[in-house]
Amino acid sequence: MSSKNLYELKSGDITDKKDYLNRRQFIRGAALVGSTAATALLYRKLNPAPVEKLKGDSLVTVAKPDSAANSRDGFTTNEKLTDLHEITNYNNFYEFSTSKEGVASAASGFVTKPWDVAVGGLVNKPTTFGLEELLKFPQEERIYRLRCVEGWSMVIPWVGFPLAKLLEKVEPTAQAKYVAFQTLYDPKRMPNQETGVLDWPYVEGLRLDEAMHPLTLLATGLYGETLPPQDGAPIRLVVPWKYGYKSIKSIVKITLVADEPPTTWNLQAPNEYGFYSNVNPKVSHPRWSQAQERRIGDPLFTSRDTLMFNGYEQQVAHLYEGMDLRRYH
Ligand SMILES: Nc1nc2c(c(=O)[nH]1)N[C@H]1C(S)=C(S)[C@@H](COP(=O)(O)O)O[C@H]1N2
Ligand SMILES: [Mo]
Repeated sequence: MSSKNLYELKSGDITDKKDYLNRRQFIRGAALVGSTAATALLYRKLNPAPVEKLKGDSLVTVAKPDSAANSRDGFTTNEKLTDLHEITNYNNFYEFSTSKEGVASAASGFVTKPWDVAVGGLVNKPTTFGLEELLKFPQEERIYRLRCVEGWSMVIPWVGFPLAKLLEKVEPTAQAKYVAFQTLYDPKRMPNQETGVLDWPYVEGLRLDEAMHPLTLLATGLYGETLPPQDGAPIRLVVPWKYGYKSIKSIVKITLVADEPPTTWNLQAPNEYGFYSNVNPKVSHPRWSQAQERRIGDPLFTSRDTLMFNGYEQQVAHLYEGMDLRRYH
């Protein structure tokens, strides 16, 4: 819209204002129709495999292995997918905004090219991977539940590759017991890093065996396209049996370490957020129950039971045998 129109609006010209509002409504309607059509297209694009997906100038090949084996391993689910619109307009990404509805617009201009991820620490072959190299790992579709500690959940068709594949390349040494992750720190590009809402950069961590688990994903896309900024472009972690905040976004550094690394939400409120943060309906958050959740897209005021390890108990319970899950929450 030209500055002349803006001036006219301010001067209170009724005709212009009405036109402006009509145009706005038209644009919003058109955008909605556009996104519905795009979503339908994506649904169709996801089915045949392997399939090449294009967004901008990046190319992702999605291999979709046999689905019986996939559901046994937890790699997929036949639950209804959350709408693309919800996945990309209801986000937690405090580097851009603390309002879930405000992240998408605050992150819309975020530049993710070029992008490097430095992998080092207790490894034989420390390596910095450019995004192009990361996209050369065979990319798979993984349909995972995402359960936020706040009590809402989604079902998201990610694209990515197992973190284990990256770690194998750098050869962790025998001393490596944990993996530490770091989000980009650049307040010019992530404006909320100018504020003190969290200690920056956002950091997360996993035990090495959790990091090597086949469900642990480095996601590069969703719904067959490269990740939009609000979902952690160009590469983020997804650990589906843990609360969402473990799934750190826009990663620039991965470090193999000997001791349990600091994690952002644990630093912020240690009695509320532990290192492990496994989804557990029996262990309440100090301020609310975790027994139930609201699936985004379900009718309002409906809820579902939260499942142990977010439904991935068969695949991951063995990692925690003998551990007191209340103490190591
Ligand atoms: N760097 C960074 N990573 C982050 C967050 C964040 O604020 N900053 N929020 C976390 C939380 S609380 C959740 S629930 C998920 C949300 O991912 P989504 O917006 O793609 O659904 O990202 C996680 N990763
Ligand atoms: Mo979250």
